[in-house]
Amino acid sequence: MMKGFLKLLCVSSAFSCALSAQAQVLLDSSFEVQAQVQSTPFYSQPSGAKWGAGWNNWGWSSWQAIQPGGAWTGGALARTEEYATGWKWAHSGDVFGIIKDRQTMSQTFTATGDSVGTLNWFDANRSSWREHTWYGRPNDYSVTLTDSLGNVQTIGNFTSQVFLGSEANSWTNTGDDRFSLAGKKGWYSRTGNPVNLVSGVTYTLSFNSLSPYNYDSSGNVQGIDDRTTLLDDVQFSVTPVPEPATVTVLGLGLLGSSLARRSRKR
Ligand SMILES: [Ca+2]
Repeated sequence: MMKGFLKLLCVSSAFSCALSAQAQVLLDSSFEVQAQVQSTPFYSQPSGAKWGAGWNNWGWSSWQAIQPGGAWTGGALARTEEYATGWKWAHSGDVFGIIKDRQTMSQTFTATGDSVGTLNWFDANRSSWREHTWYGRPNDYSVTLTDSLGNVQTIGNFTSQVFLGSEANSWTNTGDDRFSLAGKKGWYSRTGNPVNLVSGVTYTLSFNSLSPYNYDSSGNVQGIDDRTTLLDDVQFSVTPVPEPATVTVLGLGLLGSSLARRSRKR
């Protein structure tokens, strides 16, 4: 009888911890909402292909710079379209984020409790047709969390790359999976180092592209490098740091299980 009660205590204290975890901190983590706010619809071709021509007439690439007022700032958005190889298929929905050169894409939020945050997202690497061949160079980027006083926590340093290789460099893309994000094959799951959040403090989460500068005096990209990181499905999971009262309950639970073990030994 005593043993059963102790077991129940352990289970119930663990359960209350799980319940108090908060799942969602970031807004528009898949970039779909901001795209709706600022864009025109797809421009459909008679063939059924979707071009991004409605997005500032930027053509196949479907790019649009992120405009003020949305959840994200910096970088750019791209839409799934079905024409240019290498630009297909967001990880979720139609839209994904882009950073290249020394661009930063960021979102600001305020912590509602003392907690530990873990960031998960997907990245991919752009491959583009330049100078008669496909180029998709790996791109280094960092992910940081900066508080309103300027203190920086590093979530991690990462390198995006095309599917099945660190580099795309080929005279043909026929039958070569490296140039396609179809079937989500070019997307890689990422997890950052845990970071500490303090209740009431405002933080800025940033994805910082670290492409090497390689420009001529007119500001045009030199050569045929294409180092562009694609981002989608950014999730910030937050687990509250146990309050003193919770610690006591946990302690009782541990004590309970040790007592239960002892009673079993007898
Ligand atoms: Ca998306």
